[in-house]
Amino acid sequence: MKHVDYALEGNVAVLAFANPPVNSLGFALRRDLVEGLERAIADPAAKAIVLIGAKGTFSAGADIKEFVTGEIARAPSLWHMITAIEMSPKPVVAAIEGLALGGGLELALACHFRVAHKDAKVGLPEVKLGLLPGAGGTQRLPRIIGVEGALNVMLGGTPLPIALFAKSPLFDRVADADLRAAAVAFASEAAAKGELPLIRNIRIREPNIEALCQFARNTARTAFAKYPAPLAIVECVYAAATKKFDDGMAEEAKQFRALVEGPESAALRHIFFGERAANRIADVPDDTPLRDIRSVAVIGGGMMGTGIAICCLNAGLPTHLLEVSQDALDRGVARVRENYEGQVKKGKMKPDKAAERVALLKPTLSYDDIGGDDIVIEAVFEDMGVKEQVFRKLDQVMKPGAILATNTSMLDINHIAAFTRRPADVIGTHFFSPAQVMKLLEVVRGAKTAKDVLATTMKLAKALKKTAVVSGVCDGFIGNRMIEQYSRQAMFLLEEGASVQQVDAAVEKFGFMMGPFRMSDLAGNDIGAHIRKRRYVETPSVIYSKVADKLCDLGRFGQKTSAGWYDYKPGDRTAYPSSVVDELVAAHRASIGVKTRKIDDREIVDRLVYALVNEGAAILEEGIAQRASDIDMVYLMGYGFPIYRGGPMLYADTVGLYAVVQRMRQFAANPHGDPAAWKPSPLLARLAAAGGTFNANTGGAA
Ligand code: 3H9
Repeated sequence: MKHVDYALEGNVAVLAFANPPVNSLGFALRRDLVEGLERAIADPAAKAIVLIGAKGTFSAGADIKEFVTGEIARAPSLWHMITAIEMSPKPVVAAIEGLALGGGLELALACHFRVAHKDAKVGLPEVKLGLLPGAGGTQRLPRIIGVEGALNVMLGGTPLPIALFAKSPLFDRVADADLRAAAVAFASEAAAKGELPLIRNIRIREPNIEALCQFARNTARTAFAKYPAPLAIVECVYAAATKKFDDGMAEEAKQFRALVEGPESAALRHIFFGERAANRIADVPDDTPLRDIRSVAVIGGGMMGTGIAICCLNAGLPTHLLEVSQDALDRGVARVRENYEGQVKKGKMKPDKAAERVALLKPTLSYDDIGGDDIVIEAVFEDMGVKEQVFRKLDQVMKPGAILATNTSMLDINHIAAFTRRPADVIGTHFFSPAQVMKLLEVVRGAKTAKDVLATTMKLAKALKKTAVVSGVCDGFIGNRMIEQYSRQAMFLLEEGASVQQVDAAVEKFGFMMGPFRMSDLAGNDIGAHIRKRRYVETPSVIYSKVADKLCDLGRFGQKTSAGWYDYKPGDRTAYPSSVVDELVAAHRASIGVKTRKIDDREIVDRLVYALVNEGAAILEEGIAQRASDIDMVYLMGYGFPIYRGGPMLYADTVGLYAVVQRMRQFAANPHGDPAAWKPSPLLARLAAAGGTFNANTGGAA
């Protein structure tokens, strides 16, 4: 029994199980646990049995990778194991410390008794993976803590302190210190009493069951409209309260199977592993020594600089905010303060906490003040000349070993690094606006960036609560390089006959937070114009619609000018259709002599999404992104791609790459726009021909 240590303590058999790092209940552990249980049942010296997780934690539940490999059903399955416990003629006690989540808690619920350490946390987080507790959790939890409490635990999915369950019989004893000793003592007493209580035998008496479940159904349908798991959980709990235990279990099994095979759960599991995989960098070992980050300097007190400073303050890091004029500095500081005042007003932060964070902010006008900081993040205007001035200065003032980060969204990091005598210390940190809200951070690795600088920046990103994705150097990095292809298609669609509103509505119906035109109005249409102007000079062969330039010629830069692709009213972010834009588009179409046609929503979505996919494939092949799931994380965390679709690359896998390429061929036959854009990138073409996918599987990104 590799995963289970069997020991007899007095008349109690203790099965200490281990499957690092989180004791997930994979096949090998299940097999050993069942073997240990059988041994204890057969052991005449053992009168009771304790199940305890080795190394301070119980279990994080089923092994999520097994949902893809199919091992989840391999006997002994979790269901077999639970049945074996319930049939045990000797009392089985679950001893819980650390975490008991998902299948881990379900295992404990099948035991006759539960003893928990006072600091333990328990939960049923399956809903976050698009699943429901499928090992009896939906049937046993309402029996022991009541319907309402169980619904809250399962629909919320968060690990909860055991103190929250003090009023229910969920835990038979709480241990202050030595859990193992407490559980053994309890098990010995239970053996003496000879009782074998099982939660399955409890009858739910909930007079308000109909109303409670109807309320929960309505909430599930509105708050989680795109996700089937919450509603399925409610149905299972309803079955628990209205049917016999075994019939409720059958309902749970049916609903679980449907969820595990559905695209939403596949997407959420892909994200679970994708977020973790993004931290792994092929040539940077986990034990790479890190540089100490105890203080930060942020250069630039604009929207971006202050957002970055807030992230650092939230992580408890003393942060210099440097500006060139007192006015600009005052505005920056006011912005930081306003952010915290807003948090306090909304009740999201206690006033003393906010004050503590603001106290860490050190405004300054002098580079001399920041020389001793461990990392400096530059967030000044996106212009190589301005960056040059800043980096030459940083090279003079920063202490040796300080990390020099630039928040550029598109400029060449290698070029910026060359302004210093220490290119190995230079790295890109591309935050997304508003930086204190958006989860994504693209960490851009220059040709000379040192491995420890990269590893330290990734660790800092974690402290800042960001999902960091490493990108190589190219124009636009991962996210903006792809979005350019998407935007190009949006403009061609406009020329061909779609309206601004139709394109946005189609994409939003697909699930994007915002369509391309609303997004551009939010980001500022002048930014795109600026990029295109550079492209017209650098890569004149790339074809762009000129309609967006014409919009900018009218000064319609978006929300900031109360006019863009839509009209806006002061202080109101609602996008109102604009007759000016309709006329502009009509005149533009006439000027290029295009014959418009009726375009259906499906074409709009396919063209925009497949433009992302094709560029993503090129980015993958060039090694700019390390893995397909990294690209998906960028789009999910930074560009509002629908979470339940798992990102553009997973979506393409789901559609099938062969079908994607077929569709691209149809688009290439359209002479308007840029037919060459639909030439499948070599990786996409190869995978489509071989029946392959971008993501090896969705059970765990490589
Ligand atoms: C379930 O139980 C279904 C049942 O109802 C029915 C079944 C029939 N499986 O997050 P971390 C890995 S569904 C496999 O970085 P932390 C994780 O990938 C399950 N692997 O650490 C990572 O690997 P790597 C319900 C898992 O300390 C490493 O462990 N349970 C699992 O920040 C460390 O993880 C859940 O949904 C797993 N279950 O957080 C709990 N869990 O190092 C999911 C973790 O190679 N897990 N790994 O990247 C979590 O929420 C967090 O991992 C946890 C630790 C809070 C436990």
